[in-house]
Amino acid sequence: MTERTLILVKPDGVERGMSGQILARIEAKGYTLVAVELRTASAELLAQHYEEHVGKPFYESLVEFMVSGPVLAVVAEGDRVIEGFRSLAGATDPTVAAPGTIRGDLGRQWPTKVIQNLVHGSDSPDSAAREIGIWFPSL
Ligand code: DAT
Ligand code: MG
Repeated sequence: MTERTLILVKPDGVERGMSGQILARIEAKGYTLVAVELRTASAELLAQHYEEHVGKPFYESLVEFMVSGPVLAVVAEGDRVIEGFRSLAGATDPTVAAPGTIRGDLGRQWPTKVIQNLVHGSDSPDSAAREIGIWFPSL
């Protein structure tokens, strides 16, 4: 079933010059780029985006990290792209993410308080619709 997902190349990925490689992996898998925009997120937007994590021990440092530099916001489309991109991204912790995945190949857990794991991908159709609405209200 054709669907859409919200992907972010996080500040560590943009800063390390990995945006192109990450977009290339998305396209190589056969997904279509519907929207791509470099932008610096506000804490307010991230509070909406990371609503489910408010109150967790890593929440404040996560938002601080996410506003530390520009992110590349992407909407990708394709058959089962929500699940497919999560699979391309790999496990949350880059140290244990499988080789072959974006996080497994390009990331590691930086010695900081927050996991700098290069990418975000929506985790369900409901999250995808909600997150696309936050980042690209005109879509
Ligand atoms: P994912 O990004 O794989 O969907 P998540 O939604 O559980 O993971 O968490 C959102 C982000 O928060 C994640 O990409 C990195 C950060 N994070 C998650 N768990 C963490 C932890 N235990 N310590 C530090 N940062 C964490
Ligand atoms: Mg998540």
